[in-house]
Amino acid sequence: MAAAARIESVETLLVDVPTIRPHRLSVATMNCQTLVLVRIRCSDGVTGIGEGTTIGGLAYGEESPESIKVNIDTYFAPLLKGLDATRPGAAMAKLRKLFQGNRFAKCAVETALFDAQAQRIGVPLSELFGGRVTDSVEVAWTLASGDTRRDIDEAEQMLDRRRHRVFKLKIGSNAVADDVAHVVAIKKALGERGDVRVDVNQAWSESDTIWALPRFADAGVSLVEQPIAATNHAGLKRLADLARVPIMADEALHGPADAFALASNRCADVFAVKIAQSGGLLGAASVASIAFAASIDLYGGTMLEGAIGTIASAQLFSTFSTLKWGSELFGPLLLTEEILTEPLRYEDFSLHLPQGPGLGITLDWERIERLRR
Ligand code: MUC
Ligand code: MG
Repeated sequence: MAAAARIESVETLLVDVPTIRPHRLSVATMNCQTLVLVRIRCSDGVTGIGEGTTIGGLAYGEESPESIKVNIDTYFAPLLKGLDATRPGAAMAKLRKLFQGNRFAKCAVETALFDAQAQRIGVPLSELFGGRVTDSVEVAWTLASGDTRRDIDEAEQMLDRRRHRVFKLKIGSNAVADDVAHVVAIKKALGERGDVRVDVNQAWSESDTIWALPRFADAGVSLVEQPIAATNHAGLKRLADLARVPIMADEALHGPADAFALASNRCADVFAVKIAQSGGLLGAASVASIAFAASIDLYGGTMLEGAIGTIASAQLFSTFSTLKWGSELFGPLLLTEEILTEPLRYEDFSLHLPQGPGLGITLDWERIERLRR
C-alpha cells in the first residue's frame, strides 16, 4: 500500500539567543543559548518541528550545536527523504540501525516526526505516548548567577510572582566548603517557602560529596544531583546508600541502557529523565518505564532547550503516571527572545500544556530568521 505521506525535506537551523543573565554551571558559563531547530516537511503539506539543544557548546556532552546540525544534514536527511512520514517509529529504527550515538540529533528529528504525525491525525503529541495524566507540570527554577545575594533576590521574586517555589542551585565551580555555605545561606533565607536542591554537574570527588552530604541534610536540602563523574556508577551507589538526602542521576543517564544498569544496581534514588539525553521521546519513555519498574522516582529534566524541546518534553512528561520531583522545564524563561507567536503558559508554579494538535505551538518564523546564525 502506498504511504499517505512521505518525508520531503529535513532542514536544520542554528538560532543564537542571549540569556537573561549569565548562567553559571560547573562546566560552562552561558551568556547565549544556541537552539538547533529541525523542520521536516511532508508530502501531505504537514510540517513537523524538533529541537536538539545542548549546553555550552561541547562542555556538557559529546554533541555540539554544530555537530548536531552537520550530522543531521549530512547523514540523517538523505536517509529520511522519501520514507513514510506516517511511521515515525519505523523511520527512527532505520536511523538508529545505521547511525551510532548522536542522541541529541536523533531527538530533534524524532520530535519533528512525531509532531508531524500527531498533527496529521489531529491529536496533541502526548496522545501518541499513552495520553495525558495531567495538563500541567510543576517547574523548578535554577539559581546560577554565581552570587549568593543575587540568587536569594531572584528566588524571592519567583516566589512573589508564584512562578517557581522549587530552586535548583548550580554548584561545583568553587571550593566545596564555599559551595556548601552558599547553599546553606540560600536555604536559610527561603526556609519552608522554597524547596532547595543542588546540581554539582559531576564536579566533586566521592570524598568531597561525603563531606557535603550531612551538611546538606542538616540544612534541609531536598535532592543532590550528579555530584560525581557520570561514569562512576559504583560511587553513585555508595553515595545513595549513605546519604540522608536522595541522590539523582543526570549525566550518568544516557538512555534506556544506562537506566537499566543504574536501576539494576540501585545506584540512584531519582532519575532525571531528559528527551535529548535519552536519544528522543521513545528512549525517554523507556527510561521512565525502567524507573517505574525499579521504584526509582522521576524528575523531568532539561538541556535548557527553547520552546520546542521544552514543550516536547512536557508532552511526554504529562503522560507519566507520577513525576514525583516535578520538572525543570524553564528553558524558554532563561532566554531574552520569544520564538513563539504565543508564549508557553507558566502560571502558579507550573507549565500548562497547550491543547492543540502536535506540539501545540506556533513558531514566529520572522523572529527566528532574524536570530538565525
Ligand atoms: C543539568 O545538568 O541539569 C538543567 C538546569 C540547568 O540550569 O542546567 C540544566 C542541566
Ligand atoms: Mg543536572
